[in-house]
Amino acid sequence: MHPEPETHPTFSNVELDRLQPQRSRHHTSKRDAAIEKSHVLNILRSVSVNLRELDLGLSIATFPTLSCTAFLRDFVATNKPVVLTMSEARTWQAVSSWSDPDYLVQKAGNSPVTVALTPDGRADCPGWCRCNNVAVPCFALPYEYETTLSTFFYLLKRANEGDNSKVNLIPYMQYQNSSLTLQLPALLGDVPSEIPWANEAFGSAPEAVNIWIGGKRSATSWHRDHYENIYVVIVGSKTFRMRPPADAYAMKLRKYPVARWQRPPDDPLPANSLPTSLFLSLLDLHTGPQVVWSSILPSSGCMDQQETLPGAPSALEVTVKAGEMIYLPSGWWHEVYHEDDFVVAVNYWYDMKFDVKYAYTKGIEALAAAIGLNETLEEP
Ligand SMILES: O=C(O)CCC(=O)C(=O)O
Repeated sequence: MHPEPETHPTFSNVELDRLQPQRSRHHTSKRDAAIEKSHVLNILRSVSVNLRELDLGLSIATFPTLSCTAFLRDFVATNKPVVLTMSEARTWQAVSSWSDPDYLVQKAGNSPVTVALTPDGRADCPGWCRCNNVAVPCFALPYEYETTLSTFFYLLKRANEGDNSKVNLIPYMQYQNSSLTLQLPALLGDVPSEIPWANEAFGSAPEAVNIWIGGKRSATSWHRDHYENIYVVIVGSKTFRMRPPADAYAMKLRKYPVARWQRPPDDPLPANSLPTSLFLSLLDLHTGPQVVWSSILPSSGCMDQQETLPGAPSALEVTVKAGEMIYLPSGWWHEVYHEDDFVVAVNYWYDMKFDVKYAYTKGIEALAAAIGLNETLEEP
C-alpha cells in the first residue's frame, strides 16, 4: 500500500472565508483537508483553558511576601502574576505620607508634570472621531497638558467633585517614560528608585520608574507591555483585570489610525493654558501612523458591541491596595481601574527576555491573526 503524499497546509494558505474542507477527488482524508477556522479556534481556546486548569487557576496568587528564589521559581519562570500583601512597600515613607495631597504639594508642588487630559478618562484607547462628517474608529491619544503637580491636584479635585455633564476634562498622570525619576525626583526619597530583590530576579536595574495618579473617572484600556512589571499601590486601590498571553486570540485586536485629543482651533486662551474643551482629531487617516489595539473598551464596552470572544475563559481579576505590590509578567493583557477618587501608584519596568515563552506566544498570535480573529500591522 502506498500512502498518499502528505500535504501540510500552512496557515497563510488556509482560505479563511471558505470554511469547507478541501476534498480529494477519490476520498476525503483528514490530512488533506484544509483546517477549518472553527477547529483552529477550538485549539486556541483549549490552550487558554488548559493553562488555567494546569497552572494558573481562576484567581491571582497572593502571598504576604516571597523570597527572591521563590518569586523567580514560582512566578517569573512560569510567567504568572502574584500579589504581595505584606511587601516592604508598607514601610515606605510614601505609603504613610502620600495620602495627604498637601504633603506632596509641599515636597513637589511646583514640579513640572505631563498630565493626560481626555473627556472620558480614557487615555490611549480606541474611540470614534469625525472625519468629513463620518464617524471613523481610531486610537485616541490624550491631550498632553504640561503643568505643575499642584495644578494637577486642582484638576483632579474638580473632576471628582464636578458634575459629570459639566466637567469634561478628566486628568490622569500616566505619562510613563520614567515619569517619577524624570519629573518628580523630589519624591524619590519616599520610595526607592530600585527594588533589590527584583533587580536580582530580572538581572538588571529597572528600565523605567513611573508614577500614576488618578481617580475613579479614569481607566487604562486592555493592552500588554514588553516589560516585567512590579506595580506598587501607594494610596487607595486599583483593580487589575488580566489575561495570559495565550488569550491573545480573544482580545479582538484591530488596526486603528492614530488620533489625538486637541484643543479647538478657536480656543481663545493661549496654547499653554488649560483648554476649555477638547476634540478628537486624526493625525492622518491614510498616511498617518497606525496602532494595533484591543477593541474591548474599559467598563466592558466594545467597539463592535460584544465584549470578548464567546467561549473565551474569563479574565482574572484582583484589587491591589495601598502598600501591596503586584508582579505583572511581560506579555500579560491587562486593563486597570481606580477604586477611589485619589489613587497613587509607582511601578518599576524591567526589560523582558525574548525567550521560549515569547516565541510560543507569537505563534498563538499568528494563528489568531491567520483565522481573522485579530488584525496585525503586517499581514500574517
Ligand atoms: O495603572 C494604570 O492605569 C496602568 C498601568 C499599566 O498599564 C502598566 O503598568 O503597564
